[in-house]
Parts: sequence; structure tokens; C-alpha cells
Amino acid sequence: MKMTFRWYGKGDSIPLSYIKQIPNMSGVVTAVYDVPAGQVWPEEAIIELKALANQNGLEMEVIESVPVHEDIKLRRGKCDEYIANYAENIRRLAKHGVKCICYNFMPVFDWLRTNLHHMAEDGSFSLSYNHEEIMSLDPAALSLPGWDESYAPSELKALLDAYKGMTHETLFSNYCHFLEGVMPACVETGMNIAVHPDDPPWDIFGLPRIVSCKEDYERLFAAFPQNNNGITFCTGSLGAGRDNDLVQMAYDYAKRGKIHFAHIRNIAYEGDYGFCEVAHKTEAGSLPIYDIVKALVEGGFDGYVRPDHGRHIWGEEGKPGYGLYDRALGAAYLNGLFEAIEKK
Ligand code: DNO
Repeated sequence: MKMTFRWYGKGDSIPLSYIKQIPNMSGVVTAVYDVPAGQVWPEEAIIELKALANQNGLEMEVIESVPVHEDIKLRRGKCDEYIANYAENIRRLAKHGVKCICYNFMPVFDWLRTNLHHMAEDGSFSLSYNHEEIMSLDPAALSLPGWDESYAPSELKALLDAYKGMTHETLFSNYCHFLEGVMPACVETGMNIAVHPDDPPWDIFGLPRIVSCKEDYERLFAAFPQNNNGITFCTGSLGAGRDNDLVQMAYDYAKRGKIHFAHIRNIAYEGDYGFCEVAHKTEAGSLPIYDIVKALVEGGFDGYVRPDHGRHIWGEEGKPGYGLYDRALGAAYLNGLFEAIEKK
């Protein structure tokens, strides 16, 4: 396994030199943030990002994300041009040493939370999700920070209208159309693409979601069996689905070489759907983090790992989920788990 850390480029308040000081940190997970979805990333921008990481003793082998334009998910407008651009991005990134691209295929919204500053008893802050609150919101009037992409209210309304009535089958067929277009570039360059699961793993606001559970993965792997076509095993996202057996999935998909990237974090369940993000350690929440890591190791997992969302602790402020301190603690904990389990 290679331990990595998400870094939001030059605009990130966390210096690369601090990230390097986290024990066993091999590299950053980053992206070119100032190019709109659908466009080709200038090679100079890729070279510059990589140079910054390398100057600080860090690799840049994982990109999260190359965003998928909504026209691709809707299979409309400039869909095919955007797919060709995506394939070009794969080639360019591969040329500069990138081995894995994390992306998602969630319509309109990426991860969704109702509170980005939920205070725990110990005074730490984290992200939380309350299902009843989500159900009572008007999606067209939403504005939540943190997405890779955000929309003006009028754009959001038009986009939501465009998805009206879309079935899971149609979205999956649009997804296959996208993969048909980009898979040759992956195979030709050796690039692994790792789809991030839906977060949370169920339909939101009537929008279909198709990367939420074992059945979804089986359908995806059956359609595109290439080794390059894999997943980002995100424990927090998949784990919000009470029916997902994360330990079994971790073992099976690691064994099949499908897990290119793992996002590891813990959540504490609240009610049937709700959850609150907590410290990474097993006992802090509802997910069996130790057993999941053990299953990954026993399945022969050798991909990239990053500690996912951390809490805000010790007075730190900044991007929700992406402070330095708690993610560094998470990395240290995960390093310990992997070392102990691997040596056993
Ligand atoms: C949230 C992240 C997601 C992830 C995208 C990948 O913190 O895990 O935003 O980067 O879904 O495309």
C-alpha cells in the first residue's frame, strides 16, 4: 500500500512540507482545479503541480478528480467531445507519471451533508448527514460548500430538470458510453480509473445513483472487465449503506484486483440513514475499520490509501473534512494497522 494525502493545490492552506512530515507519506492526491469540467488540462499545469509535489519529496501518482461533465452523464450536448477530452486527460496524466484517477458518476451532486460543523462532545467538529433534513430541502435552492463543482441557482434548476425521470438503467447506459470512450486510453497507457461510490449510497432528490452497492459493482465489472476499470473503496461512503458488507467487499474486490484506491474513514450511525463523521479508529464509530483493513491486506490489496475526511480539532479551521491534524492522526493510525496486519 502507498499512503497518500489529499492536497488542493496551491490554494490549499496546508503546506506540502507539512504533508511530507507525516510518517510514511508517499505522495499527494490532487487535481488541476481551475479548468472547468469537460476541458483538457494544459500540460504545463500538470507539470507544475507535479514539480511542486516532487520538490517536497512527494509523488503525484493519484488524481482526484478528473470531473465528468454533466453532459456525459446526461448523454446530451457536447457529450462525445467531453469524452474525447477526458481520454486526452488520461493520456496527458499518464505521460507525467499519474497511475490512478479517481472520479465519480453521481448526477449533479457529489457528496452531500447537512452540517459541515457538527460539534461532538469533545469539542471537535465534523461533517454530518441528517436524512429528514435532506428530504425537507429544495434541491434547486441548495448551496453547500465543498464540491469540486458548484452551480448558480438557475443552472442548478435547469440541470435538475434535465435529469427529471432519468432511470438507473439510462444512467448506467450513459456511464457505459463514457467508459467505452475512455477505456482504450486507460488500456493503452496503463492508467487505472477508480470510480468513487455514491455518497451517501442512495438516490438523492429523485436523482438516480448507480455506484452504491455490490450489485452495482458487479454490473459495472461485468460490462467492463478490464483491470484498469476499478474502484475507489471509500469506507465512509459505502459504509453509510447499512446493508453493505464492507469487510466482505474489501476482501473480494482486493482479491480481484479491483481496488485501485482506498479512502478510509469512520462514521457513527444515527437512526436508519443518518451519520456523523468521527475519528478513524474502529471504536470511534460504527464501521469495523480494523476488519476492513485486515480484509484488504488478506485480499492482497496493493493500491493507494488516503485517510479520508478528518475532524477539525485543536482549534484548526479550514476546508470541512480536510484539515491537517486529524487526517494526519488518521494516517498514523492506518499506518499502524497496515504494518501490524501485514507483519502477522
Ligand atoms: C469528498 C470526496 C469526493 C470525491 C469525489 C471523486 O470528500 O471523497 O468529493 O473526491 O466524489 O470524484
